[in-house]
Amino acid sequence: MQVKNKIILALDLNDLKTVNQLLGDVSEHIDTVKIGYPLVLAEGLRSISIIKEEYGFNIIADFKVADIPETNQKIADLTFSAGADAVIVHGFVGEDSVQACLQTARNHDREVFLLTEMSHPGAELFMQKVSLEIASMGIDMGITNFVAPSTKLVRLEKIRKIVSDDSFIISPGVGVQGGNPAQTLKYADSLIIGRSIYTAENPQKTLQSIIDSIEL
Ligand code: NUP
Repeated sequence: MQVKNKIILALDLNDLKTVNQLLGDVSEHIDTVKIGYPLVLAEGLRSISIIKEEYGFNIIADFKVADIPETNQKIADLTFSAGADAVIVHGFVGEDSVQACLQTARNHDREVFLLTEMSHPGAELFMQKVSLEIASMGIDMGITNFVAPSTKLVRLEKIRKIVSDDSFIISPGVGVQGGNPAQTLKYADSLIIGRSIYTAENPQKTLQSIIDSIEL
């Protein structure tokens, strides 16, 4: 999977009709979308294959997989069989659980994004204490894709140092959560953006203005 564009659209919408309306407006600027629980719980896992077939985007399934290895393997298997190109996996559950997803991804010739530290304020309480170690664990395991927060640039920079420039970092928290697109791209390769675009009165114009702001 190659993510060329700097913006990954988060499709946290509750129905495929609204998704199609949104994608009709913005699809020319997008090559990768992130699909998580809201859409899949509302419309089923088939949302992944439907969007993949219709638009041909790379699809990252944001399932924040965090179970025992055997269950992780089943979740990852179903996710890749549905057509996802990559799945987001929690690191705090430990190496064996992450390894189950990584091995399943390899079996399907797909990818894993390892979630290091989250973007919301509450992540400071527990996650921040272990996120750098999670990043190191990922590197030791041969993982090259990471998720790290746009809302905490100091943390994002630290995570970038650990995973090196050879890794690909996608960063959520831009816009509504407070992260700045251009600043974030000093350390991340691509931005995950949801509400700033899909709740905008004119999503196409809003996306274009974000693109202009990062290309300056
Ligand atoms: O740390 C994370 N923060 C985060 O916001 C990890 C995530 N996967 N996300 C997801 O990114 C979140 O679930 C949502 O789908 C997206 C950010 O959306 P928004 O704040 O731009 O609307």
